[in-house]
Amino acid sequence: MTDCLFCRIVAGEIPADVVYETDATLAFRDIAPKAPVHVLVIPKTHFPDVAALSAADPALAGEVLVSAAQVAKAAGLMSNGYRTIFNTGRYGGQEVFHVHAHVVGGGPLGPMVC
Ligand code: DGP
Repeated sequence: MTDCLFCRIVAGEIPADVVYETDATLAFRDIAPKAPVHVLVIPKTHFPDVAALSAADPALAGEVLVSAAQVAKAAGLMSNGYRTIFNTGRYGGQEVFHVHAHVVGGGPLGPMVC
């Protein structure tokens, strides 16, 4: 999708600080980090949110989760833990409608706020 910000990052039209990549997924640092480590993991193909992705291509949804764990491991987050978040829809706080997992950690995150 040419009007999708994250599709444009995949296409190389918008720069990103890429930290991990597979044939099907891309991981890059969030432009406005909320923690010492804050990386976004996306499938390279466009799905608007995790519900659409998991319904259409469960294997690819699994690949996104595997890549998220690889990102956490490479960032040294395994020993103390981290959080993986999929914001979904307006009430879920989703702002970019190309599915992405937030991988956040590197320090205590506090309780989840709902
Ligand atoms: P969400 O609210 O779950 O849709 O999160 C979208 C995230 O995307 C938000 O934390 C900020 C990040 N973001 C927005 N624009 C850009 C961008 O151009 N580059 C990068 N690296 N991150 C972006």
